[in-house]
Amino acid sequence: MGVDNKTTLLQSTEMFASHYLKEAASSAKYASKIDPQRRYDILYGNINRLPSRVRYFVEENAKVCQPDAVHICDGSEKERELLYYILQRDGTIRPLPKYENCWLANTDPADVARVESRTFISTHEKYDTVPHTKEGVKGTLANWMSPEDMETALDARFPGCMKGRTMYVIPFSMGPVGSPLSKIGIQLTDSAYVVASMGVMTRMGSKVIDTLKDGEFIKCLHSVGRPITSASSAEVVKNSWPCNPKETIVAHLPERNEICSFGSGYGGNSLLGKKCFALRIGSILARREGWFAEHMLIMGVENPKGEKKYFAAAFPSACGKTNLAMMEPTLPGYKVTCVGDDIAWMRFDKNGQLRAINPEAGFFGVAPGTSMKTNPNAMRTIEKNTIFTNVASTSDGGVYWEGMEEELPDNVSTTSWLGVHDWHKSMGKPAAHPNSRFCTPASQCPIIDDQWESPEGVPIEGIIFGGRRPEGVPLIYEAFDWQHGVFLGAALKSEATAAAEHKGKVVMHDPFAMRPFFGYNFGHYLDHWLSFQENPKCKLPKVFHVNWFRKGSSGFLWPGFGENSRVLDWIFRRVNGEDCAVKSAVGYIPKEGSIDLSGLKEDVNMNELFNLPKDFWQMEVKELGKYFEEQVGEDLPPKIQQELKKLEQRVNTEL
Ligand code: OXD
Ligand code: MN
Repeated sequence: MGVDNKTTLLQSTEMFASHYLKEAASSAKYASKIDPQRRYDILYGNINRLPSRVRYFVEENAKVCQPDAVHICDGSEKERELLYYILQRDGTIRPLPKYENCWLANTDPADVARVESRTFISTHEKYDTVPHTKEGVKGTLANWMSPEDMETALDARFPGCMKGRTMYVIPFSMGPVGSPLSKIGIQLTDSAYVVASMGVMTRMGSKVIDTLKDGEFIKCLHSVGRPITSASSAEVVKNSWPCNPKETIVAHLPERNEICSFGSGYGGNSLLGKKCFALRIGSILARREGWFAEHMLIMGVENPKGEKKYFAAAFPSACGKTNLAMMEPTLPGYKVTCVGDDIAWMRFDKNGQLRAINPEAGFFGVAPGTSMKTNPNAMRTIEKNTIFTNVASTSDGGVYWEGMEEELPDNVSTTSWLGVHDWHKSMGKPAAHPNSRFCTPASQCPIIDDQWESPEGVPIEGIIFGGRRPEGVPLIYEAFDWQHGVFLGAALKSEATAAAEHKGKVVMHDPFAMRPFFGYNFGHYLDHWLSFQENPKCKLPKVFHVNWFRKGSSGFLWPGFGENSRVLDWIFRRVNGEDCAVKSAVGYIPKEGSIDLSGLKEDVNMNELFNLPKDFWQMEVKELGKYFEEQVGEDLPPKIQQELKKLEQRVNTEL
């Protein structure tokens, strides 16, 4: 887009904005005619056109939160321009002229990640939400809060929280609008940044209202928790990013189909369709209705013969899930296509075939580590229509983060995410926050799968679990059967991530990569997974475990990235029934020579990559037993306990 066009766009948006404000004045008059009690103006949209339940939800919450104005989002281009205008005017975002319609937001440095310690699920029965942990042990699989305490917590926060602000009403669909696998939510928020981001991450606007009619929806309420009042006017809002970290709470009330989030504007805390709805509430709906809501990417893999298969893969946050989902295979003749990079909703169809949709419409990817070398498809995706948050900027109007060193043009200076000009590595602090993000439309991904919006979903033929395991865990192994596969998911571990508030490189349990996202008792979740083996109609996919991150004395043993296609090739052949595996103590591993290493530029020590050290695995078994006992207790399905026993026996006798 040329400069002239940009100027015209800004002028026309300014004109539109002033019209918007005039309209506000006239709709206020109109509003007071229909409801003399109403204290807010309808700035945009017509509340009378909303289905009655949605209207009730909006009106009830407007009464509590007391915004100055209400804006009902229609998802139009004009609305988008207006939002970006407002965000720019308020100093929350600024343009990145090197690219087309790209923007940078830098948050208050106290609001940079999901806040797991403040994320709660409230049910009448505690053990509907959390497993029976051992006495004296702090549970790590979901935080429960009683409905009474929750009410107190919400009552202390939401009344009057939107004073001086506009409450936006966002109708959104998780999954293609109208797909039988999709679900609808309505999010109320006082953050225009959240509206703009939800516009990328979900299908949003009037078409969702038209589809909803008077049907069920998930009620999502969000506030940054910083009303604008005369008392608050002296407070400094850092980086024009209002938030309230001391009072942050991310609350799920599954019995009321409700999510209430307060105090944070960041990612999974505020874009409520993502982790809160599509995973936590989603997993509850999935169990109730007989499907799966999982923290999994979905990818298509085509082999050199033109045969295509889809896989779903669960990796804990920041393990390179987005990189894998958009991989450029190095193995000749292979092609990867992307359906989704973070969440899969999967269901067995009437023929027993597992099918998956990506409920999201965008990628909210971790920026650091993404580069033309590690993920060229992501780099091409984010060149337009992208909101960057907490990355560094460059004097030529571009972005920068750790990993982009080779892409930084000469003679440009860098400003860090904290606003340090002429930033340099030698300063010892990263240019971009480790959890800085790009928020970009999935449709722009050059390798987006042609079926990515298929209403019935894509057929899943394999499920892959993986984590960052520096020691002991081989590159790839396959579960003996579904039950063993469920055990592999339950036993998943990985090094900690910057996506939440954890520190350091400790290896943490992250079962099914869902630890921060379980909506209900993990023991019941395992029962749900196991239940599908009782249904002879379900064609159960093979289950695999991968580890790209094993280390030897001189660093990573496996080159990773595009070379992971060699592992996908083996998985593909296994799914096709090829006899290329041998039994080991941990599962089926590749027969010698069955991983195609042809053309690999570096030497790989396959013996070290597949070595199964007895002492390591004995420790692993012991530690897993302790974890299950302490964290899951009586809720652990006996079948999972049996799998652990079987593993122990194999480790003791075969290694
Ligand atoms: C994410 C996460 O943001 O998993 O996707 O934390
Ligand atoms: Mn994720």
